[in-house]
Amino acid sequence: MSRLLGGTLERVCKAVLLLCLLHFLVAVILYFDVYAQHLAFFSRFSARGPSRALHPAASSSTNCSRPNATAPSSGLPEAPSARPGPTAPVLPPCPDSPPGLVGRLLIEFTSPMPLERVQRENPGVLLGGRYTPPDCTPAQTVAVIIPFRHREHHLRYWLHYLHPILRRQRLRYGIYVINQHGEDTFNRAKLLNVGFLEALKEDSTYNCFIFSDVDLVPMDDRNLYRCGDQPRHFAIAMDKFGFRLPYAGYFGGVSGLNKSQFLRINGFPNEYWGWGGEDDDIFNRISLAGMKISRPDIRIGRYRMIKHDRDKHNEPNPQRFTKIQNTKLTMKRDGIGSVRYQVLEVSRQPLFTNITVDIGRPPSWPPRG
Ligand code: UDH
Ligand code: MN
Repeated sequence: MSRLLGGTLERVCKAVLLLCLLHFLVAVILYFDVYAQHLAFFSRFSARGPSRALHPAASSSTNCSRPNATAPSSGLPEAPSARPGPTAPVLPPCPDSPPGLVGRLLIEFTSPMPLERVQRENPGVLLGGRYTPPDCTPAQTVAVIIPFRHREHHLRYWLHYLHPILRRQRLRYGIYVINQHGEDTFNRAKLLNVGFLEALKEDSTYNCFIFSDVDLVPMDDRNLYRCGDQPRHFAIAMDKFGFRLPYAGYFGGVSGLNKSQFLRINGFPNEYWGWGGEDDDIFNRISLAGMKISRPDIRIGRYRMIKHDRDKHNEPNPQRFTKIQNTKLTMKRDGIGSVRYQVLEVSRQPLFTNITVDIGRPPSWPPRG
C-alpha cells in the first residue's frame, strides 16, 4: 500500500516538475519574443526614421515577427531604397555629356507659335520657367537672362525651341525676361546687369548666367548652356554672318559667365544706350581682367536669328566707337556695382519670369553723337 502511494507521489512529482520545466520554457520563449520585437522597433527608428513605422506594410511585418524570423522578414537591407524616407533621394551627378542629345536641329520661324502650345509641350517646366532634371543632380544652377522690349513674337519661338534643348542638356535653370519699361532708348547691357541681380535675389544658388538675345536659337543641342573656367561665347556661327565669327573679338548674341567671372569684370557697362558697342566693351573687360573667351566648335555653335528690322528707339549708338576705346578707364566705375534701376513688376509666367524695370534714360536726351 505504502509502495503504491510512494509510486503515485513520485509520478505526480515528475509531472509537476515537467510542467514547471514546460512553463519555464514558454516563459523563456515569450521573453525572447518580446525582446526581439523591441529590438526590431528600435532598429526601425535608427535605420529608417519614423516614416517607416507609419507605413502599414512595415507595422504588419513587425506584428508577426518571431525570434528567428524578425530581422530577415522586416527586410532591413532593401527597405531604404524601396520606400521613400523623409528626405529626397540622393540623385547621381548629371553626366558631363548628357545622353539623349539630338545634335543638329531643324529651326524655322514660319509656323505660328501660340504660347498655349509651348506650355502644353513643356509640362515639366515650373512656374517662372524653372526646371530641375528629375534623374540627376546638376553641378550648376543656370539663370538665362533675356534683354527685352516688344518682341513677344520672338519670345514665343525662343521658348518653344530652348526649353526642350535645356531640358535635354540636363540643366537646372530659370528663364528671366528683363523687360525695359517705357519708350526711351533701349539699353541691352544694363538690362543684363539687372537680370543678374534680380535672378540672384530670387535664388542665391545661381552660379552661371547665360545672356541671350531673344531672337537667337541654337541649331545644335550639343552647344551646352553651361559655364566653364573662362567666359563662354555660344553664338559664334550665326546665319546672318554666314555661319562665321564676324570678327575675332565678337562676343555678342549669346554669352555666359559664372558669378565670379561676372563680378571680376564689374559686370556689364550701364552707359551704352542704343544699338552696338556694349558687347565689345564686355569683350574688353574680359581681356583686361586677364581672362580668355572659350567657344564651342564652329560646327556646333551655329544659330538662327529671327529676321527683323531695327527696332524703334534702338538706333545705332554713335558714341560706341569712342566708348570702347575707354573700357580700361570706365569699367571700374561703370558696372554691376553702380547700376541704378527700379523694378516695376515681377510676374511668374508658366514658361518664364517677366521682370519689368525702369532703367532710366541716357544722361542727355536725345543722346548726342
Ligand atoms: N531687344 C528687344 N527690343 C528692342 C531692341 C532690342 O527686345 O526694341 C533685345 C532683343 O533681345 C534683341 C537684342 O536686344 O535680340 C539685340 O537687339 P537686336 O536684335 O536689334 O540686335 P541685332 O544686332 O540687330 O540683331 C541689328 C539690327 C538689324 C537690322 C537689320 C536690318 N536689315
Ligand atoms: Mn537681332
